[in-house]
Amino acid sequence: MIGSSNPAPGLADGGLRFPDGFVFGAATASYQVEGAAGEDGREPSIWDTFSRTPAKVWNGDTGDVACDHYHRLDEDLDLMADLGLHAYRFSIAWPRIVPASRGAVNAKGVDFYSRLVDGLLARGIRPVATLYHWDLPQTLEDAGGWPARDTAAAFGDYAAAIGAALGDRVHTWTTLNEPWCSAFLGYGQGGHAPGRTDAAAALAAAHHLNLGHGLALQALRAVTTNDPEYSVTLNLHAIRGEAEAVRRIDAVGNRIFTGPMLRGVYDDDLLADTAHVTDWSFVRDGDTGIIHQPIDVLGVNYYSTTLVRSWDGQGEKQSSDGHKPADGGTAWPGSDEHVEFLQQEGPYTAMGWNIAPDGLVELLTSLRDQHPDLPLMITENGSAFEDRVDPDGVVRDAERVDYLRRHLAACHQAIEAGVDLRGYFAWSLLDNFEWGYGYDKRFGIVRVDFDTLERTVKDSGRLYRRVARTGVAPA
Ligand code: IFM
Repeated sequence: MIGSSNPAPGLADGGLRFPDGFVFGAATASYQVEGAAGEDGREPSIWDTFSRTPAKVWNGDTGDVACDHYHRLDEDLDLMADLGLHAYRFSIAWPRIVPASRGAVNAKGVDFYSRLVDGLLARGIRPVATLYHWDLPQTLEDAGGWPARDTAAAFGDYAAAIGAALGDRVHTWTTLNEPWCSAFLGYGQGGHAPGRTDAAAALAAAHHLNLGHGLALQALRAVTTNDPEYSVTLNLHAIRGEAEAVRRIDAVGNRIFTGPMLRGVYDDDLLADTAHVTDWSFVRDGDTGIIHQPIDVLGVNYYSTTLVRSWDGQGEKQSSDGHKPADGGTAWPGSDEHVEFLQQEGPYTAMGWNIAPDGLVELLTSLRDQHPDLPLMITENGSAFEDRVDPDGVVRDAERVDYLRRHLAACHQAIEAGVDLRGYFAWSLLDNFEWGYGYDKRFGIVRVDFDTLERTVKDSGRLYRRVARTGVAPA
């Protein structure tokens, strides 16, 4: 027990012991937590533009202030140390580092991340840096965005610049976070910035994100000096249902990234499914070789499962794919007209996502079967639920505690089944700006009062602290 008056919830004697060296961390992303949107040379990103566009984000929320992490860095670093985190996964805001209007690297932007990395190392916390968690500089979007090839080259240049600055201290570099969301929610479905609804552009964006991943890895390898690990984080869909529909969604939801990144190919069925949308002429000779760079660990973000069946175009189509309702676009180019996304059995989180820890075991064991030599890391897992601070100062987020407990147990089960799982990052360290949902959805293991910006460790955070400190999760 942590304290006699309010023991860490759900942590009984005994429990599930994780292997020595297993990493328990927590994750955030720049636009979701930093605030300071117009400070120290940061230029606008596509999310600044999108969040200021009427009716795109609930309640008109923006990331202007967010958790004010930019100004509360030391307080948040102390919080991470108090939680016993082994690692902190953060993202770097590209528009803080290479403001395109000036062309040069912005020293003040670099300095913020340098202080962050030093502060982590001083506290014995491993820095895990993501280069791109969705905040594309608006100037690059204006020049064509991810559907344009030049954006991939610009991403490589940015990786070289930040790698030169932090490449002696960052432990793990992650190129992209969830490129599926960047390509298909950003350019296909339109629910994410920049809000375009162009299926062909979304497929081109996916390819240029892949290309950017390869170029960034090449650039990082040329400048880092501390022998870091390299990775990418994918939100791989754990797909269940009728076989042909599963194949289609696996192609455009998963293999469009794992194919070129891990095997150096775009699969024929993906090309065939999407042939009426694009001719893929944006893929040039040599591209898949650039994309297919070695990585040390694959980051996997997991929240829930996806249930599909084939659709023949008759009757009213179900479309519960777990994402904010579309405004005319599609997140599934080439397959939208063939597949229904079915409502799944509850219980659900506040996002409406079904809670299915067994889906995590399925996903991890299937990745192990497909890529037996590739170590895996859960780089995000967590749940949104409403919560509150009780009069005694305690946040009793029992549903989030239960979600966390069950998904840690799923990780343990996968390890017992032979999966080389190296770590788990809770999403998220802090309640934060949940994209199209603004501040309405709370994923944090630490509550943020968005009026006062006060932080309060929730019961889920107290449980996680105990797990991180002991290496034992509740059975
Ligand atoms: O908040 C997001 C995060 O930015 C990316 N992965 C999913 C989380 C919850 O929606």
